[in-house]
Amino acid sequence: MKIDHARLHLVRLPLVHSFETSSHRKAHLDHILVELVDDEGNTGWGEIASPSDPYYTADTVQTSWSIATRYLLPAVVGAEVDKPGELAGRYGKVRGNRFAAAGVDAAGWALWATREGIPLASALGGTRSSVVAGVSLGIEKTVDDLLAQVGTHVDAGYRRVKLKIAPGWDVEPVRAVRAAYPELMLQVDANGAYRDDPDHLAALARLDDAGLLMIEQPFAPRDLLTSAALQARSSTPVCLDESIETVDDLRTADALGAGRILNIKASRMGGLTAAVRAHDAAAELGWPVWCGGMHEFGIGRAANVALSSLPGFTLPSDVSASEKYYARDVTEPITARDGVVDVPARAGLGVEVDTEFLVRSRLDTFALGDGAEHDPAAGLAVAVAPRQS
Ligand code: OSB
Ligand code: MG
Repeated sequence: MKIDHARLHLVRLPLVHSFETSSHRKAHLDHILVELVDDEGNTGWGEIASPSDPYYTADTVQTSWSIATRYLLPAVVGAEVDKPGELAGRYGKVRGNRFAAAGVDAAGWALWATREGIPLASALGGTRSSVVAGVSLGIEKTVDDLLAQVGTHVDAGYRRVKLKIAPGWDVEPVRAVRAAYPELMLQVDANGAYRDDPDHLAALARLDDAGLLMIEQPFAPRDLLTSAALQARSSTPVCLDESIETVDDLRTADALGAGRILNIKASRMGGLTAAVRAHDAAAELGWPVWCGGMHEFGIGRAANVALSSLPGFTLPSDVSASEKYYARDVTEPITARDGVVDVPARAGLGVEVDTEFLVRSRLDTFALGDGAEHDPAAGLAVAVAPRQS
């Protein structure tokens, strides 16, 4: 397949319910949508789901835009590859910046699956026709507000709930939710907010009797030793998210005993290609995996659902329905029934992109490649940049 041209669209969508983690609060998201078009006119969409601020990862929307426009798109426009995973080799010298790379890699996979006439899930090696979804709930002002949020989503059919925690918002909300829902699959995510400090370790130890599926990323991304110390004395599995950007990180974490479960986010690991590799490596190490989320729009969400259909994704994933996040999405909505999401069976990404709404919600755009001015979407672009490679 030959990449003829590429386009980026920076799109803002308001969240239905604002979301607070241990580090920040947000009411809308700006994600960069990547459109790759081949020499036959087929289109593949991917999403750069980088947060606006560098609090979850060092990447931001602006750094991702800069890296994508200056390095990634110039490397892939004009490239001819047999398999989508080979596109990453074109920008293999780029260090870090995995969110930006992930959007380009995903667009390559969606494009390839479209050309092959197969669903993205099959292209990736997926085997499931539906995946179990959980919801990730932010920190609320009061425990009652949190219980109301849990109630809304349990009533909607979700059977697994993840609660964001932070020092001072942990034992009390977790116990309250557990008391109200004794059978619920429950887990927590600290986004690295705890330290090797007696009060913090005591609070985490007190969560051990709440019957949690896992404690996600209790300590700072690089602090694998404290994570290993907690795992050694806690019966609740530690799940790693921010700590694992590469398969090498996973091997290190395994050697140190720093966790037992892996949250795979294609964004954090640099793409679907890297995510599938991490899935395979985790299976060899005996770590169950699940698919995490970054509040993706429909494009990234559809890719997450496809990824979750691989056999190693045995735990519920953060791939809840579009309506939990957005009143209107840039694709047809992804829906859940009884907390289960069907894996799109159509060829390619498997969801239709609503380009009219996308353009109305767009803040900026960029195009690269000779063909960009001639394709039907050209009217959507404000500028066509000269080819740089
Ligand atoms: O740590 O998993 C995380 C959202 C933004 C940044 C980090 C995380 C999250 C989530 C949301 O937990 C998962 C989702 O519903 O998309
Ligand atoms: Mg997390």
